[in-house]
Amino acid sequence: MAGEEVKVLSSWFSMFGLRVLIALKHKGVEYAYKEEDLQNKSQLLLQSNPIHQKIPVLIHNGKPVCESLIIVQYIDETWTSSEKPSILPKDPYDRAIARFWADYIDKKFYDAGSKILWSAVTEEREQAKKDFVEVLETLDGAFRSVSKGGMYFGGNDIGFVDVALASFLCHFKCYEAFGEFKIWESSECPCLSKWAENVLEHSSVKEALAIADPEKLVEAFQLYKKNLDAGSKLEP
Ligand SMILES: N[C@@H](CCC(=O)N[C@@H](CS)C(=O)NCC(=O)O)C(=O)O
Ligand SMILES: *[C@@H]1O[C@H](CO)[C@@H](O)[C@H](O)[C@H]1NC(C)=O
Repeated sequence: MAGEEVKVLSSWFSMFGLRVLIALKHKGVEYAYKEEDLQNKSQLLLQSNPIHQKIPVLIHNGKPVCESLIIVQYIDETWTSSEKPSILPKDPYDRAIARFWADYIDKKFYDAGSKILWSAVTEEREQAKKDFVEVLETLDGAFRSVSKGGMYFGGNDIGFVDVALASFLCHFKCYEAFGEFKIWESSECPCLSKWAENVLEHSSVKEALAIADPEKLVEAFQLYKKNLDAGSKLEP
């Protein structure tokens, strides 16, 4: 689609924002990337997402779309042609299952992960680590059926669940540093750990996640945690 304008408002450390970049790379869509300072949000962000005032936002020919999973579905439905891989499966039941697991990631995985990172209460953090491991093991079980024997949740290529989960892999070093544990050694996830290796080598994922170096994320999150008491309210 020539002459169209695609802009992404995001932050390099956001697992939600990175999903949008993976989807755009996968579809081969050119986009302009704007890094937002979440302590000082741009007028464009506030106007584009007045309800939540959060990143990511996709602005397509001047029209904003918000919420990462909704954006990924919008991208999938907008850039369709035979040579573009589709992100959601064709079959309605398979689509429902993919949406179920993406929703599970947002409800369970993100929550447990955030508590490992930001909870100041030791017992709460320890419980969050247990929850996190349980969620990973559940996803390991899901992989066996959803992938239908392929390398990815999407089968032979990445799909909706891969896009939803892969961006979180950048933060695994943060979860490990803040939770003082080793994720793959503390969990029974033979399929998911292999998936993690494979998906990070997928070209769309690799290119999109290049802005979120895991070591830099640990440094940034440690700095952020230090400043937490100083009145900052951002929660990546
Ligand atoms: N459910 C949203 C979550 C987005 C989100 O939490 N964004 C965070 C950064 S990771 C944000 O913009 N925080 C700024 C704020 O809350 O003021 C999505 O999937 O897009
Ligand atoms: C906030 O952003 C505006 C516009 O980008 C900039 O002019 C201003 O200096 C920023 N303020 C702070 C405190 O960073």
